[in-house]
Amino acid sequence: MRVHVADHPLIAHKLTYLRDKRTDSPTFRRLAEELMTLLAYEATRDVRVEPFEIETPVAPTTGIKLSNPKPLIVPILRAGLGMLEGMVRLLPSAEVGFLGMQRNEETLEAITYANRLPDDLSGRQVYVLDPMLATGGSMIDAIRFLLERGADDITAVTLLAAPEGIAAMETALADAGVPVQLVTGSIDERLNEVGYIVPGLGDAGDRLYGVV
Ligand code: U5P
Repeated sequence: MRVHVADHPLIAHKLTYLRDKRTDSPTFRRLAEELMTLLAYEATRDVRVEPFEIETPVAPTTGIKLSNPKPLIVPILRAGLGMLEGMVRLLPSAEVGFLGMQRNEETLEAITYANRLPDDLSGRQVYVLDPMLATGGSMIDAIRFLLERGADDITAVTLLAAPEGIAAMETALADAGVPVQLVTGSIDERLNEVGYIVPGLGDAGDRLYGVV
């Protein structure tokens, strides 16, 4: 699995305010979107494109457009929704599918409680969005779900990742048979005993949308 840490000063700057516990929800939402746009730029370096002809006011030339089938963006509900706008801003013609994963706070195991995705993902490049890669359980289950439907190129995008989650992804997806990559804003120190990323930024869903 290819892991890319997008270490850019603007990313580190936005992450600083996301981590700060004094940052309120409206500011957190805006920053998460902005950070996602910067990560999207990195994550789409290998997006599939094809040439087509245009004319400038001066001369004909060859440009590029996104290939068909268009990429699919899959935010993992609920926290991944906070990253969606930041991604579609750069890929407005992509399609969007939804996957609801919830983890049991005691066992830390993830279950799929909702999905709205095309049945057949063959030939699709898929971008899976979740702000936090902690144990990796939710992301691994989400990616397995997409692989079963035929996705043939998967990029996971997270604001933060724990080394434990990356290791779990590498082990669980070693036999995926298709390219899987992770793009993240930072690899933090570790997980604590209740599965939170340290230093992290807390519960991303709660900070985006409140405790419900
Ligand atoms: N999560 C957080 N903050 C953390 C750790 C986990 O918000 O510090 C939430 C995220 O919402 C993410 C899920 O969707 O838990 C990932 O957990 P896991 O399945 O990787 O353990």
